[in-house]
Amino acid sequence: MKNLEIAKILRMIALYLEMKDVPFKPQAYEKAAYSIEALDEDIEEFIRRNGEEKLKELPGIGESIAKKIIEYIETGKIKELENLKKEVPVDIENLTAIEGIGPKIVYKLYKALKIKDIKDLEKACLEHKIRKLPGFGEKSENKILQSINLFKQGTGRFVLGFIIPIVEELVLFLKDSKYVSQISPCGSYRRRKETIGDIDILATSKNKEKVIDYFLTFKEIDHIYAKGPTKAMIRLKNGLDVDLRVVEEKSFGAALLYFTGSKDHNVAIREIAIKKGYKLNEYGLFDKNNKMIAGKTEEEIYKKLDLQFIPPEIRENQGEIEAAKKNKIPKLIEYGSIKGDLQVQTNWTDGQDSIEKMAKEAIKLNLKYICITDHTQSLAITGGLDEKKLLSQMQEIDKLNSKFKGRIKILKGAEVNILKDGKLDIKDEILAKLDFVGAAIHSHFDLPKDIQTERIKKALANPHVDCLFHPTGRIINKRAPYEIDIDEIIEFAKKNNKILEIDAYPNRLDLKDEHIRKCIQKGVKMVIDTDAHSTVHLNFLDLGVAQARRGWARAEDILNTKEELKF
Ligand code: DGT
Ligand code: CA
Ligand code: CA
Ligand code: ZN
Repeated sequence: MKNLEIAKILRMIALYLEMKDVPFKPQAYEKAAYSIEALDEDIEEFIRRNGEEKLKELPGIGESIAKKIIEYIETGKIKELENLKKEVPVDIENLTAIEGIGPKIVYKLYKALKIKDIKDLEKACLEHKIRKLPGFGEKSENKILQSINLFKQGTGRFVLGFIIPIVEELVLFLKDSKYVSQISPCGSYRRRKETIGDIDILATSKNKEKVIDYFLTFKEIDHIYAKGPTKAMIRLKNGLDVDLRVVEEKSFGAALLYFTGSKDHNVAIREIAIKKGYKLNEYGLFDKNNKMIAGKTEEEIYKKLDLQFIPPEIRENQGEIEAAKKNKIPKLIEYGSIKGDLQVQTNWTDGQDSIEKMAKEAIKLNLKYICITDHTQSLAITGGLDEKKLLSQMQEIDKLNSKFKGRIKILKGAEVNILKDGKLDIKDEILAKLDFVGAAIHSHFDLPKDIQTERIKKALANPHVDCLFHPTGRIINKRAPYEIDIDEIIEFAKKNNKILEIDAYPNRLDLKDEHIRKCIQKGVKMVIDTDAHSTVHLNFLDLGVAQARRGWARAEDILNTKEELKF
């Protein structure tokens, strides 16, 4: 389906024309892009069915743009765009995504400083070249740099864990319609990517238009971008965009596969189909004679392609297809399989709830143990505990353990603050009394990489420290990770038998998926914790499981899948 691709190309032309100060035409291309995006069917199919002439009847598409679209479909290129790109060879799409940078500024920057992409732009800012240009100053240079940093952190994308409730509500709402037979979210949401560009939902129905009409009555809709007989695009009040597509039951699996992506995974799978003499698209898998041989389920499609089923979380074309060919996809850790949470804060420091309340909630969630890990003294802002308070907390935990005997085990722990020099802020003799000690960095984020790495290694070297909490310190969309040599830390953890945490808090998800894979390769064990600061946060465990699955983790890689733990 080339619709999105064509829309993107048309937008690119619009940007170039704006750059050249061509009047009116940019808006025309923008409108046309929109119209193609909202089109209900595959544009090639549309042309085949109706003829090229009918293209002009689509909203916003006139003679000249219609010609361009046909040129693109036939040759894979648009000459005018190729010429524009040759003349001004810049990454216009990404550069204009930086706040404060429009196409005309892109042109200026290219003419003055040969800036072609965001990397060039960042370099020029850092070398203070921008502020010297006419019309710019120190202030605008700093602003551009700030915008670049935000862009790099992926702003504009939503943190998965924060939008799950609204998406679940929407899916339940759709399930309530008597016209909906099957339904599933797909896209990055189904792959459980840490951030989400937009939500894609797929449904099947015998009465597709009724489903669309029903969807558009959802109370959280802010506005409707496009509506057709099988498809609608809307924005929710929280700013999140949702695409709904309704397909035939016989195509559900094929559409689910296609719209789950990732795009790279799709491309690779489609190549496998082609090599076998098949054709794979969102309608099904077809043989030479165009006979549909699979499509109802994803399972049957993978099977027909001689591939093991690939869980959505690892469909990123990062080796999963090669593994599936050899039947070597590992059995990933299952949702709901974490038996205890090892990072829980309480109202002894900056948590909302008491130890007892946290324990009761954990019992409700069927956990076998939780470890209380309040902050320690040098993290003053949280009212961190000193040795004396830690000792009295241990007494309190003993009391609660007799009360909850047989229902849950409360472990004694701490989130010990790592000082600038890598020392800990609690004496060893007290740490020795704890069941489980996590160490973490909460300050001096900007140390040079080698020093930061040494600092962490030094803290981990303490024999009482079991685990490094939120190892990279990043906060999604807010704070970049501090500079560390993650490979060195993984290596060190392996040698010294230390655990690395997968912090499941929605905007932490730290370790990242790629780090988790590295840990598994090196044989470093991990734990999944919620970093709860209130009872509701204990529900985030499965978000950590999702992250672990994206990192190809099996149950045996994650220690707290065990019923009982000994450190
Ligand atoms: P997002 O929304 O940026 O978090 O990421 P996705 O993966 O949800 O991407 P989205 O919403 O643009 O598209 C949903 C899925 O549709 C995507 O994962 C794969 C499929 N798809 C979209 N565009 C293309 C395409 O041009 N080619 C192929 N093969 N698949 C595509
Ligand atoms: Ca999406
Ligand atoms: Ca989408
Ligand atoms: Zn805290």
